[in-house]
Amino acid sequence: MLRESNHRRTTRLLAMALLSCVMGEFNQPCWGQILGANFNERPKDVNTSLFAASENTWSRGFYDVLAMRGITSLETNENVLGLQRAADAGQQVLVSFKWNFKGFDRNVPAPGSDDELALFQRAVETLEAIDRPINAIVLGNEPMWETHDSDLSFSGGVVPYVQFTERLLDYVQTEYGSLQTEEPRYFLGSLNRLDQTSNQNRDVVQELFRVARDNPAISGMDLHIHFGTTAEARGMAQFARQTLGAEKDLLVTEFSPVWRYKDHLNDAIGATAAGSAFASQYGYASSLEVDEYLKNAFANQVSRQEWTDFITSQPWFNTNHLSDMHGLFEEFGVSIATLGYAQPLSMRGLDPTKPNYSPFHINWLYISALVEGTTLEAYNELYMEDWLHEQRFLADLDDDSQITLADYDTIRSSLHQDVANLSYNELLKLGDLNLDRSVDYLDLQRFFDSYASVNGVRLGDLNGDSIVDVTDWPLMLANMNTSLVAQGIDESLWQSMGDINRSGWVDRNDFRLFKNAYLAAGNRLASLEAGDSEIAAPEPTCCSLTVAACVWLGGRHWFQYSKRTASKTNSTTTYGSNDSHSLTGRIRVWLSRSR
Ligand SMILES: [Ca+2]
Ligand SMILES: [Ca+2]
Ligand SMILES: [Ca+2]
Ligand SMILES: [Ca+2]
Repeated sequence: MLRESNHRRTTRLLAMALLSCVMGEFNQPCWGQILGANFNERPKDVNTSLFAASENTWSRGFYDVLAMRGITSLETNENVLGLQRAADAGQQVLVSFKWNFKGFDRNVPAPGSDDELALFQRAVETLEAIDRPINAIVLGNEPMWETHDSDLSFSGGVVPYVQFTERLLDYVQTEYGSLQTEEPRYFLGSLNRLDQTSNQNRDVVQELFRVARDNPAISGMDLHIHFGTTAEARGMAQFARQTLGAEKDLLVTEFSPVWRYKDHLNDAIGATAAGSAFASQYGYASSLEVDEYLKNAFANQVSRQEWTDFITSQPWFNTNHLSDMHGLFEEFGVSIATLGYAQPLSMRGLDPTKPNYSPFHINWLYISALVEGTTLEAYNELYMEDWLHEQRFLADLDDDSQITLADYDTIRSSLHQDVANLSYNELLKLGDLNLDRSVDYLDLQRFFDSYASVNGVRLGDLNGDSIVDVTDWPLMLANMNTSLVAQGIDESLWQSMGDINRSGWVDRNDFRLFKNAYLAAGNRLASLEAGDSEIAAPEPTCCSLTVAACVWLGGRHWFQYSKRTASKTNSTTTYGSNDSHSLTGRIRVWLSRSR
C-alpha cells in the first residue's frame, strides 16, 4: 500500500484535530482555512485553466517596488496583467509589496522625503495598473531578510522600517484604498523563522506585532513558514497567534519543508528498502543521489506516476505535507495559506546539484518542470488529493468531518447578511467559503459542489444527469406537498422524487433547497444578483407541468423583486398573493423568501 487509505487518513486527521482543539495552548475553536495559489514574483505565470480543476479561489503575487521604478508602462507589464487575469477568472487577489532595500544596498528613505514619496507612488501606481478588486494587501514581503539591520532596530525612538510601513499604510489608504468600492484589507509582514527566540525578540518583530494589534486599519499578520521540522513550523504559528491575540487574522503566504528537504539532497535514493525498490523499478542506480535524480527530472521530466512513486519511496519527503500543515493552520487560526502553485516551463533544466541549492521548487502543486504531460495533468497527485479534500471540507462548518444539510443551514442563515466587516476567520465560520466578504450564491455553489464531490450525490439533481436545471423541476412539482412515506415509496427513490432532505415528504423545505441549488448552478446568477429586468414577470395562470418552468423562471425575477422590496414592505407575500392558496401561488410565496 503506497499510502494510508482515505478512511484511515480521515480518522487520523479527525483525531489530530480533536486533540489539537482540546489540548491547544491557544484556547480557540478550530477554524476553516483556505488554500490558495502563490505566484510569488511571477504573476505572469497565472494560467486560469488550472483554477477550476484545483477549486482554487485565491491568488497571491508580490511586486518588488524598488525594481519596478524602471518600468515605463505598468499597464502592459506582464506581472500586472497576470493578476488581472486571475481577478477576471473570479479569483480573490492578494498583493504583497517587496521592499528590497538590502538588495539595492540602501536604507529605508527618510520620512517625508521625495525618495519616500516616489516609492509610495510606485506602489499605488502598481495597484492602480492592476485595475481590479484587491481583497488583501500585505505591506511588506520579508523585511527581516530584505532590510539592513540598522533599519530593523530602535533608533531615536522608532524602528525605521516599521515607521516606513505605517506611513505606507496611510498613503495607500488615502490614495488608493479609500477610493475603492470595497477597501482592501491590510496586513503586516511577512515574518520568517518566528520559532527562534532571537527573531521573536527583534525590535522589528515586536513592533510590527504591536502595530498589528493596536492599529484598527491593520487586519493582521502574514507569515512565511519555511521549516526543517514540524516542531519549527508549529513554533512559528504558535508564537504568531499568541503575540497577535485572538481577534485578528493570520495569513501564511509561503510555506514549505525546504530545510528538511535540503538536508537530504545528497542521500542515495536507494538508501531505504522502499527507495531501493523504486530505483530498481525505474532503472536507476540505488546510489544515485537525490539532487542528481532531481536534476534529471528537471531536465527530462518523469511521468506523474513516477514522481508519486519517488516521493512515496523517500523517507525525507512528507507526502502528507498539505494535510499536516492544514491541521496546523486550523489550530492557530490561519485563514488563508498560499502554496507554490504552478511551475513555469522555464523552470525546466533547473540544476539542484549546484552548490547551496535550496529545494523550494519540489513543493509545488502543479509541477510541469518535473513531470511530463499538459500543465493541467502535471500535478503532484498526492498533494492534489489533500488539496481538494481541504478545499471541499471548508464547507464542513460544524466540523463533524461530513458535508451535510446541517452545514448548508449555516450558510443559508448567513445569506445576504451584512458581514463585510467581520474578520476572515469569522467569515469562514459563517460560510463565506471564498472569503470575498459576502455570503451569497457563490458560496452556496461551492457548498453544493463540495457536497456532490464528497457524497457522490448532487442535491437538486432529481433526474440523475449530474446537473441541476429546469428538467429536474417537474419531478419535484409532481410530488409537491405529498407524503412519500404514506404512499409506501421506497426510500431509495425519495431524492429523485423531490424529497431532497429525505424527510419522507416533498414540501417547502425541499423546494427551498432546490431553489438554492438551482440558483447556485445557474449561469444567470450574475444577472439575478444584479436584478435582471429582462426576465418576464410570472403569469398567474401558469400551472401545467409544461409551463412550470415558466413559473420557475418568472419566479427568479420575482424572487429578486421581493428581495429588493422586502425591506420596504416588511412582507414577502403581497405580490401574487391573489392565488396564494393554489400550489403555484404557494410556490410563489416560497420563492419570494430570500433564503
Ligand atoms: Ca459537517
Ligand atoms: Ca463569499
Ligand atoms: Ca438533473
Ligand atoms: Ca423533504
